[in-house]
Amino acid sequence: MNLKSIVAGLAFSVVGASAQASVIAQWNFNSNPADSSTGTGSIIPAIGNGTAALVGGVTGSFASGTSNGGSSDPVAADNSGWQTTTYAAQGAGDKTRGVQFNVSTVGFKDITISYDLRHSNTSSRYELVQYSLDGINFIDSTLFDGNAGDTWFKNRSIDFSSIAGVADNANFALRIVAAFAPGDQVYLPSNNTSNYGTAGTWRFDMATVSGSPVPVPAAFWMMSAGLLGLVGINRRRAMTTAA
Ligand SMILES: [Ca+2]
Ligand SMILES: [Ca+2]
Repeated sequence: MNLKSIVAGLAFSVVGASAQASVIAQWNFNSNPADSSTGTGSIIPAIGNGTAALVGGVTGSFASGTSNGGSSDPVAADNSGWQTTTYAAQGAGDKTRGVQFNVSTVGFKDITISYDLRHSNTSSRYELVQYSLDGINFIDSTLFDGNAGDTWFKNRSIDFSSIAGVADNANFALRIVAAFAPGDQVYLPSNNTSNYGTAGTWRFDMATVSGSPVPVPAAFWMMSAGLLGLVGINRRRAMTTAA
């Protein structure tokens, strides 16, 4: 790492430390650059870093983020959502199929997450959000009820600020998985006049992990000041040499 990249990192830290809450990573699933087809998209974050993956045999593609009233994505043209299907057979695989997001929360506290999800008529009505502190073992967090088909449920959100270990964790991860109806051993359909089916779809958009930058220790500021001073000296030397 050269001095320039260190200073660039410090400048970012200074900006981050002055903000209240920041988006750590966000997926809008749109093509980058836009290509005017909602059938194409991307699972690379639009903001920040992280990975998005399919879990348990689910298959993925891209579809419109604006149909059925649309997601909260402000992009009007080429707004895609991450379309997922191939869910478990009725009565099987509770909490095993869905999607996973891995996002390091290093340098951040008071972590919150949010996402939009369009349920198709025959998809699982219940969606369970799980989190992981080690990237391997997942813990149940919040069960959401998507009790309407062909409908976007926007801004599903969870506040993880009171859960120890979520902040400042390089291995933080989330799963959103199809779950049996509470107290039962079957999936219910999102549309109560339909039948649950493995070809039902969940379409995600605007998956977001946010947090507040952790205050930087005084020792770090002193070190930063020292490094910035060093840059000044190097710049002056460079100018002297050039002259
Ligand atoms: Ca989108
Ligand atoms: Ca596209």
